[in-house]
Amino acid sequence: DPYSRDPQRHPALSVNSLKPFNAEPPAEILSENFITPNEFFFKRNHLPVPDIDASSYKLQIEGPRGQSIALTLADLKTKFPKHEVTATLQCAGNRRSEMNAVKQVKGLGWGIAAISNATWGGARLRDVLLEAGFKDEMEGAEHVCFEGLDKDLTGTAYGASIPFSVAISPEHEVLLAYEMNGQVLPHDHGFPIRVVVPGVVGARNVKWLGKLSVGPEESQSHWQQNDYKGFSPSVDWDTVDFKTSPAIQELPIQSAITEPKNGDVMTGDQNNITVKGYAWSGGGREVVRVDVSLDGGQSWQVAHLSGQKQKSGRAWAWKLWELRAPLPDKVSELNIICKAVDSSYNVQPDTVAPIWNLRGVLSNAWHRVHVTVRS
Ligand code: MTE
Ligand code: MO
Repeated sequence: DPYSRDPQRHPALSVNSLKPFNAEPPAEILSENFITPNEFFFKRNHLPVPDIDASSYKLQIEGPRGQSIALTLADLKTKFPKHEVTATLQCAGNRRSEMNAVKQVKGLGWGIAAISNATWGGARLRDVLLEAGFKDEMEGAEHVCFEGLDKDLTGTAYGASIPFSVAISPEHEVLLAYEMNGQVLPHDHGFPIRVVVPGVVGARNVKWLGKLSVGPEESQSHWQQNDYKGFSPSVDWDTVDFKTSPAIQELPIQSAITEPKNGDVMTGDQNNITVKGYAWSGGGREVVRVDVSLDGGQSWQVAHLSGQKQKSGRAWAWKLWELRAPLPDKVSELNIICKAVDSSYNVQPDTVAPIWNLRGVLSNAWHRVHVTVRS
């Protein structure tokens, strides 16, 4: 069993697939902690977790003229200044089950918790690229390709790429991380080294990084070329041509309600209701507002946001939000909705059907929760 050496996981996680291991935390844990505790951080593995010996680990880097250099873990920790970034990671398939409810999609049935927030510590990818001989602008340097040390039965490794301009930019703060929330990077999250690309879809944040190379083309991996792309609702598995859509990088504005839960029952003697959730946008766009409705969208109230101060255009971390409001008179139900706005005034679409796509990615419609009120 190639999965026999997978690590222990917290029993409170809701498991979407055991082998490979894919799981999300109870949603209320997300809104209780600005920083998601490591054991509750969502886990998305395509393959068995590789068991890597840190003392013999080497990161292979293919340099600009075909030369190759190798860095040990000690090199990465001592030759480059340690940099810390608090960044939210979200899987492109977060909230896929809502899309699946409209019409069947192919993929793991994620709820609303395939998203988490951590403070990552490591070497800046920019510093490593400069050390390896790359310059800010270089002929033929268009993409940085990453390869994981996790492999399928045919020996194919997980892979993905990001634009070179993102990787080399000091503003983007791309990390080769060896720490997660002050702890050694856990096995499920890429020990000993993972890429952290703030503001960019989870899939490009390659774990168990074994190799990186720079070239004119994107990664040729399945996950860059034939997966993690968006399509029109009109495209089905008979007509899809993956070459026609760009690989997802920055993610769109997102928010969801973590409390109360769909189907909860309140009693009429409760005078107030508290609604909680998270909101985040890709590309460093800050969440500037979250609107909440208790009546299916007829009226709206502005939620209170909490989070950390972040640099303009570099809001890599989510905001948690909360609305405390009087329970409306004589209601037997609440149709609670949340929707967020980012610093570019991007908003979420109101319904799922117009953004439905066959892979069930980019599911960011208004989040809706139905609660019964008993008198
Ligand atoms: N990197 C490797 N090597 N193998 C993987 O399966 N999964 C990707 C990404 N990096 C993956 C990977 C996907 S799709 C996501 S959403 C994130 O890792 C999940 O990171 P996490 O498990 O730390 O939450
Ligand atoms: Mo993902």
